[in-house]
Amino acid sequence: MALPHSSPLPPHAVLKLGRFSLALDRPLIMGVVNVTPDSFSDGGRFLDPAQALEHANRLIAEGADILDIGGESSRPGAAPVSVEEELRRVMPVLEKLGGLAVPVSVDTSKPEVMRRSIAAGASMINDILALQAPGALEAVAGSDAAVCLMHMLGEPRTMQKDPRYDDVVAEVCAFLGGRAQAAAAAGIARDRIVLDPGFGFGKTPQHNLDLIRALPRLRALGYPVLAGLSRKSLFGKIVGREAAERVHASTAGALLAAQRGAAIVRVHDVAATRDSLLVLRAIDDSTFSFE
Ligand code: 9MG
Repeated sequence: MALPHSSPLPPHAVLKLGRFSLALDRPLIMGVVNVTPDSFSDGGRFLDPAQALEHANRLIAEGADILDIGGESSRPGAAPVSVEEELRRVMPVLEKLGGLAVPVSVDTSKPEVMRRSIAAGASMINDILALQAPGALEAVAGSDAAVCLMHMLGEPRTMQKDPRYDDVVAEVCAFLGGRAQAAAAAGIARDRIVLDPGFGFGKTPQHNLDLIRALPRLRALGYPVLAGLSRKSLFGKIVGREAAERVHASTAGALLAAQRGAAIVRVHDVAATRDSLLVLRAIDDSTFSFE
């Protein structure tokens, strides 16, 4: 399958993230550096800032274009944490990662954590609540950071209890289009906005498959689309493996999402994803040459 050509993204589109500017002429890899003690697939191995830095450096060496850190687990059933606890987890890691050569994204929905993270060097906010918390739009608009606006039905604690839609694709598209408009109206420039259907966030396996197939429609909204499929339960259902053993399935998922128009793939397994995306590029780009 050729890469979709119907995208309204301009041919030389870039994503602006603080002092960084990333060309969108190939799928970008966002590597996950977890700093929560209950993160579902890493088991909280990266709570220690020095270990998080080591992990971050490894992900960069493997090909990560962006790093994503988060201090509040969003796994199904996860309980919320306080602003203070989230800052306690994120800030020491951010201080270590601030000088790296790739942009650092902070996964948070709290305006105070957004502001403090951006001040400490974060170049992107990854918000599973799509800046709906009071003050969140303003926190990002008052900066030059990029933002990922994600769709979620409900909240992490209960979202996987019988999620229902009349038309999952239409509803997710309508929500993300509306949030992009709200972000733009608040003063966030178009080239700082990324949209994300939120795989696994209030979705059954069937909803997730419908949304993967519909990625070209999401991309037609005119913004880069982020696909976060890595190690998710959808793959557990398909291949029957635990989270840590879903590397091959996740790599296939990232590849197929990129082929359907995802501009950024959020992954744990950067090296495998990088190799598969290079193969995709070599095959799909008719100007590719070994010279
Ligand atoms: C934090 N987090 C976990 N899964 C995610 C996904 O699919 N997308 C985004 N943007 N963030 C996620």
